[in-house]
Parts: sequence; structure tokens; C-alpha cells
Amino acid sequence: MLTSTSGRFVSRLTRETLAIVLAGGRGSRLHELTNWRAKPAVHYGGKFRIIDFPLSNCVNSGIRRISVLTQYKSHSLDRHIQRGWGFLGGELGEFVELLPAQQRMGESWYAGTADAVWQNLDIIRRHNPAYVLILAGDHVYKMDYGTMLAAHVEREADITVGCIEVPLEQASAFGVMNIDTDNRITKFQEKPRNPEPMPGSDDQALASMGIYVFNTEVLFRELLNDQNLPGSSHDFGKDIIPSLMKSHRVMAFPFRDPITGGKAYWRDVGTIDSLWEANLELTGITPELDLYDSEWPIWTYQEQVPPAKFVFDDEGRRGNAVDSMIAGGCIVSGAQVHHSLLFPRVRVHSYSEITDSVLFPRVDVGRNCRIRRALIDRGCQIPPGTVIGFDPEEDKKRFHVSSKGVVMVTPEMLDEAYPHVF
Ligand code: ADQ
Ligand code: ADP
Repeated sequence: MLTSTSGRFVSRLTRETLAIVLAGGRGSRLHELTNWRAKPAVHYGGKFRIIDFPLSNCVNSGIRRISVLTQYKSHSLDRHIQRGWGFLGGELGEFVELLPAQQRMGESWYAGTADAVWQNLDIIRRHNPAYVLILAGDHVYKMDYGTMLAAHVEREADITVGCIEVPLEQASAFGVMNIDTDNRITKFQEKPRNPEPMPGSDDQALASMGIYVFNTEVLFRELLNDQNLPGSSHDFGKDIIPSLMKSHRVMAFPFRDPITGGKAYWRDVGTIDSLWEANLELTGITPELDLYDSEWPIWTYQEQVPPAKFVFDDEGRRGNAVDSMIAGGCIVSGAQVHHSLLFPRVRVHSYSEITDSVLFPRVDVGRNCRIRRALIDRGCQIPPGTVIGFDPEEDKKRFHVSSKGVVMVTPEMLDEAYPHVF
């Protein structure tokens, strides 16, 4: 048996692994932000998209054979991956490949997450991995998958499920598990109505991160069984994991911060509020997610743009930004930006004020605007004098207002609200 003391152990495991990133889901709780793009393609962190996090984790972990399964509204996701993720060395057998739903195994599109993998079985077989690492394309975190693979092999698991503690009141959105002292999963319930707390805690539950290491043969056998099971929804959380627990060694891998050993950063930015909050957290002095960590770079595609620029306007008013992250290609001219995050090529014109807001790429804010607590989608042209985030009743007439009062603005909403301007 391999042990962690044998030379090159982890790098051998990562080389023998194929990562499959599930990126076909819609993410409907993001409302209009996912009308035209899949959730993994949603912009994040000033210059990234959500999918850059699992993909960077793979590359940084030494897993460099990566298949991305796409389906729903995949155009901007495909374009991003094609432009930004072609740098792996084909001659070394490294790749990021896109596998759109293409009816390889019959007439239907990807029905559930397990069906999406099943439909690509012939391709996976040809890559001939010893292990398959299934990942969700829509979480923000930095994780070395090598340690999870090593635990999988050392524990002689058939399948290992990544897990993390979450507040009990949020746990019904996840697969919730119980584990024994050996980390073997003893109970698994997908999105239970009344989740159980972890032993020894009143307010935390152990949630599946929706990431799995499989021994390839186990995966193939189980996907075949699942296809033949009447009534299966072909989903890893609902069907595959509960079924495998009856006959296989299904282990948990608790994900912890590699440096502190404490709670790790992991966000499912699935709602407008969580996306807005997680983006703005990054502007803090020492945010939990360190994007400046050169040991774990987050790779992405970026347009070649000039540096951000802050200028006095023609009447000598200062343009500035504080407590903020401003991407390349932005111009803040005679306007004030506080505690906000501006993606590439945003323009903010004179007399305007932006506070507590996230502006996706290519937003143009006209003169004399006041914007607060907003999430503004790519390409929005905000007409001069627009006020957003100060009067919820007014905002609701034109835009989407979240439960925590974050105002989401899309180009379509602006077209409808200001038809005479465009
Ligand atoms: P959910 O978050 O509900 O639960 P799901 O909607 O199945 O997961 O999406 C998982 C990933 O698969 C996402 O990245 C999504 O884009 C992708 N996806 C969804 N449908 C797809 C399809 N038909 N084809 C291709 N890709 C698809 C899961 C687990 C829970 C766990 C949470 C953690 O089931 O047990 O707790 O993830 O967030
Ligand atoms: P991203 O910010 O994700 O790059 P884009 O602005 O490129 O978003 O839009 C994502 C996808 O949706 C693209 O394929 C684009 O052509 C399409 N799209 C965006 N807005 C519309 C629209 N109003 N009607 C039709 N397609 C749209």
C-alpha cells in the first residue's frame, strides 16, 4: 500500500486524477444575473469568474487534466475558458477541455449531475484516470485537492466527500452528514428539512461541499447502476452518495484552513446578498480570502487594459476611491468611490458617488449619480442623475431588491426603466 512517506506520493496521485468540473447548473437564486450566463461564469473578486477558483485549485494542486461539463447558457463560460485556460501543456498531457451536453448516450440533455458525468463516460474512460475528482463549478475557496486525494488513498476509501461545518440554520441547503471517529460517513441526507447538528454542537452541521473523489471503477459501476434505477434523479447528492453508503467505504474529508487548522474559507455565492457581501468583504484590510497570496494564485482570463486612472474633472474636482478595489481599465473622474469593487473598464463620471457597491465590467455611471448597496451587471449604462439604493420603494419599481436590500441592476432593467435614454 502507498503511504504518505513514500516519495512523490501526492504528486503521483494528482497526476493519476482527472478532475470533472460540473458547470451546467443555472443558479436560479441569482435571478437576472444568470439570465444570460451560467452561475460558474458570474464575475467575482474584481477580475475573476467563479469557475476560476476550482480550476485554479486544480492547477495549483497539480491536477492538470480537467474536463468542464457545461449545459445551461454556456456561451460566456465557454468563451472565458477558451480564452483563459488554454495555457496547460498539451504535450505533457495537460488540458482543460469543455464537454457541453451533446447527447452522447441517447436523446436527452444532462438530466442531473450524475447523468452529466455518465454521458461522458467514453471520454473519461479514454483519459484512463485512477481517480476521478468531481467538483462543483460554483464555489469560491482555495483548497489543495492533493491532501484530499492522499486521505482518500490512505483510508482505503471507495469515495471521499469533501465537507465543511456550516451554521445549522443554513444546513438545509446542503447534503448533511454524520461521521464516526474514523471519518466514515454514517448518515447522509440531501437537503434535509430539519438538519441535525454535529455531535457536541448546537448550532453547526457538517455539510457536503458537493466535491467527491472516486476510485474510477467504483464511479463507472455506480453510474451504470444509477442509470438502471427507476425513479432516480441521477444526482450525486440525492442518489449516488446515499446508495453507495450501503455497500462501500464512503469517507468524509473535513476541509480545514491549511495554515491555521481552523475553519476554512468556502462560499457558495448563490444569492444576490451572498455574492454582494462576499465581493465587498474583499475590500477589507485582511479579508478571509487572500487574493494576494502568491503561493496559491487564482488564474483567469483578463483583457489587456491600461491601469486604473483617477483624475480631476475639468472643473478641478478630485476623483478618488477609498476602501475599494478598482480593476484595470477603470476611470474615476471627479467622482467618489467608497467601499466598493469595480471590475475592468468601469467609468464613473463627475459629481457621482458610489458606496458599498459592486460594479461588473464595462459599467458606465453618468454624471450626478448616487449609488449605494448595489450590484450592477456588466455593460449597464446608468443615466446621469440616477439615484439607486436610497429609497427601496422607488428601487423596486425599476430594479430587483434583495431580502437584505441590495439593489441589482441589469441592462434589461435599465432599458425598460429609461427607454428614452437608449
Ligand atoms: P446543489 O448546490 O443543489 O447541491 P447542484 O444544483 O446539483 O448542487 O449543482 C452542483 C454543481 O453541478 C454546480 O456547479 C452546477 O453548476 C452543476 N450542475 C447542476 N446541474 C448540472 C447538469 N445537469 N449538468 C452539469 N452540471 C450541472 C450539491 C450537493 C450537496 C452539497 C452542495 C454544496 O448535492 O450535497 O451540499 O452541492 O454546494
Ligand atoms: P459576461 O459578463 O458573462 O461575459 P455577456 O455580456 O458576454 O456576459 O453575456 C453573456 C451571454 O449572454 C453572451 O452569450 C451574450 O451574447 C448573451 N447575452 C447577454 N445579454 C443578452 C441579451 N439581452 N439577449 C441575448 N443574449 C444576451
